[in-house]
Amino acid sequence: MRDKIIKVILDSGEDFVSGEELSKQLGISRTAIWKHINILREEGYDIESVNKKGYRLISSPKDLLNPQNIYHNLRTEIIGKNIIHLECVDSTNDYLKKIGNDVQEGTVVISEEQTKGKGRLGRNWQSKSKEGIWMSIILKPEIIPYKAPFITLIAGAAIVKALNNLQVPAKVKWPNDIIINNKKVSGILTELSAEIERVNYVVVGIGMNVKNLDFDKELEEKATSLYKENYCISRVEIISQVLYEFEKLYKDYIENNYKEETLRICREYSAIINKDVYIIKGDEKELVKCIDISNEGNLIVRDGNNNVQEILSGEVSI
Ligand code: BT5
Repeated sequence: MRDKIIKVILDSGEDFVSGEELSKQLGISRTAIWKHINILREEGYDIESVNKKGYRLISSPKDLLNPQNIYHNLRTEIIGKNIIHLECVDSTNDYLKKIGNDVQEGTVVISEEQTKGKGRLGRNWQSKSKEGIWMSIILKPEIIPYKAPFITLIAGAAIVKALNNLQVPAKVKWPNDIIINNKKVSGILTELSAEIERVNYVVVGIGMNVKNLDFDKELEEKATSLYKENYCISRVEIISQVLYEFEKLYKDYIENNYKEETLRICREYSAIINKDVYIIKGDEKELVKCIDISNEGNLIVRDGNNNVQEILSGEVSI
């Protein structure tokens, strides 16, 4: 109900909405409206009320991940048009996979906290309450499964573009890390539900550290957050930007098989092209020079024997 109240008040812009009008539109009593308004104020909404005129929104708590706050900022057509906002969940990817067949493409699940946030290969993703953006997007592209991994690159390009739009000098470390000053600020986990020739759905999970000021010991050296790097940006703003950039690149890929813009962004903001890096394979690591990203999205490197190799998946360490 409070979402609906906020929507009506947001839609009215500078104008007042009377208690009577709200109560008529939403089908609840004026006293109930008044109680909801008080709770919204406690949540940080600054709502002016003037006798005989009604209510008017002065400001929203910029960082509340309330879907209405996000819808209001969103410039997309499908991605994020349906947002499910949770206080706490095991993993937003797992949650979305359970309801995958029943929700529309572009549905986004965001949780304030994850108790079993997942990285790749069963690794853990630390997702403390209200510290970051822990969200998953469901996609239902009509493509053959082998084309799905490119969506990880699209997500990486979207995140890095969004952050750079917001003046954050983030870079992509192929295939799924976003880093600032060589420390990981964001990671992507793409999961696929498919038959041999058909994708049922793809879930793209995005984790981004925003307000964390400290990390558990094992992450201290390698993780960072936007706040730690002195970028104080609201999560709502970041989400709107990321979803907007993602949708453009995703539509290009699915509708026109157009990959160039994603590849251009991944190359322009790459943290590793022209650098010596280690490719990690199980317990082994090999020092290589990273040359480029291929048109398929694979990493092209030159190994110690001067041979050019194409790496399809894996781990890179700087
Ligand atoms: C990733 O895996 O980077 C993918 C992370 C995806 C997380 C999102 S959050 C929303 C959605 N729901 C989920 O359950 N997951 C997705 P990988 O490349 O495997 O990196 C995992 C490694 O990053 C861990 O082994 C740690 O070393 C490190 N790590 C864990 N938590 C981190 C954090 N908050 N910030 C930076 N690094 C972290």
